[in-house]
Amino acid sequence: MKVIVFGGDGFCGWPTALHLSQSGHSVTIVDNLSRRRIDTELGVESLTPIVQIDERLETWRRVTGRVIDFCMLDIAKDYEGLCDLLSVFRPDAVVHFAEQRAAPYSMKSSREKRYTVSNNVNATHNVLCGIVDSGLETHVIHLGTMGVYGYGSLGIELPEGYLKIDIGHGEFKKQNTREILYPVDPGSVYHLTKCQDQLLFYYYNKNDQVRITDLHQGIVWGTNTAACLLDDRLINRFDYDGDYGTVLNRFLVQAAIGHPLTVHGSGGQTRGFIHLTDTVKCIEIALDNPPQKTDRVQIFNQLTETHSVRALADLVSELTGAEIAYVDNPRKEARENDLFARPDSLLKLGLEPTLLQDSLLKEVIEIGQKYADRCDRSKIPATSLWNSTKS
Ligand code: NAD
Ligand code: USQ
Repeated sequence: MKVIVFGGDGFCGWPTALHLSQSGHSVTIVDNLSRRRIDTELGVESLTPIVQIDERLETWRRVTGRVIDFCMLDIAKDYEGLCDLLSVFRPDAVVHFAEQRAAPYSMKSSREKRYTVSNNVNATHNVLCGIVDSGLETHVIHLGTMGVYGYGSLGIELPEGYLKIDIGHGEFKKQNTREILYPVDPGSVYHLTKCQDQLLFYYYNKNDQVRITDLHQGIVWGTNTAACLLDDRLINRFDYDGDYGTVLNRFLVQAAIGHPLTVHGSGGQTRGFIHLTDTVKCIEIALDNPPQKTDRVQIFNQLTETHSVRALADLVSELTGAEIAYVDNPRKEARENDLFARPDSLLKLGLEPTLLQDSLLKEVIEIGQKYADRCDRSKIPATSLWNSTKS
């Protein structure tokens, strides 16, 4: 298939682009390199030394003989450029990763809140609008988040995107069962944009029959896939800082460099997790299983296990002897929550989960040790506060 990977220079996008290219698809990466610019703005770098995109792609060509094209484009701002690309490349599918994805970054100040909303909502809308304008039947695969469901404690198993409700009263009762989008409950401005994305998908699917798969993904952990390990210059980005680093990867690097594990609050926050190799596999599964034109938006939960932050800290501490530091929670979130969710659709379509295991945890710790001298300890604390808006 001809596939565009929007956001293909990022943490999930790069290994996905490599994997799809290796599987024989014709891949074009579209990225405006904003993530690299945000690193500069924050005065931080990926723990792993990632080379420039041109060198990444040239290395891929040399090592595998396969070509991945690159187009530098801001899909939130350059609608004409996006339409030109769609009409020339005529993709069978697009994989849409191109959003500002850090909740703490999105809460830093009004500047980052406004950037996150404008970037993410316009990027998604432009992709949908551009596909309709181009007259193509391109399948849109979007990386959404488990966070759209919110993190309360309802004591129920979350469905995959839709909730059956009874809206009938009196004599109409029997006829009024509907399946609606599960009520959203965002916990940050970033998560709010993913909720807005859902409505854009709903509308463009209903009005223009755009074929869409929305993957409600949990927190991705791990670092490289097999393809990234083929050459040092194919190495994946690895975020450990207080804005972009995610919890399990942060704990593993903290353990590697002898920093206490930074548990926010009680650590009773329970979240969904998925290993990076499974992220890549899930996207391939979605690509191979597009919905029909008449189908509603296909929503899959993309997580393989759930853990509390406290349990993860205990696990990493047992494995490495690291100290645990319970720090004040900079976020506004429930101290404790339950989370019951499974990737039923992806399992049915062939996903074989890669669960948390010592060997995989140790792989990340080894990366942390190998690049420890690149780690700036002053960037580890999470300093973005949910309740203070300054510009
Ligand atoms: P990332 O920041 O590493 O990658 C995103 C890429 O998109 C970057 O290379 C960035 O430069 C590019 N981009 C952003 N805005 C763009 C624009 N307007 N035009 C062109 N390119 C643009 O993020 P990631 O961790 O790879 O996440 C990818 C997607 O997966 C995000 O949408 C995120 O919400 C979702 N997701 C990530 C995780 C996770 O744990 N990393 C979990 C669940 C969902
Ligand atoms: N946390 C700590 N200590 C840390 C870092 C985080 O206790 O050092 C806690 C947070 O307070 C939070 C939980 O760990 O309760 C998860 O935080 P996170 O930064 O790992 O993940 P989150 O902000 O939810 O965002 C990440 C990705 C985002 C994706 C989301 C999936 O950055 O793109 O959408 O995971 S989900 O969590 O399912 O919503």
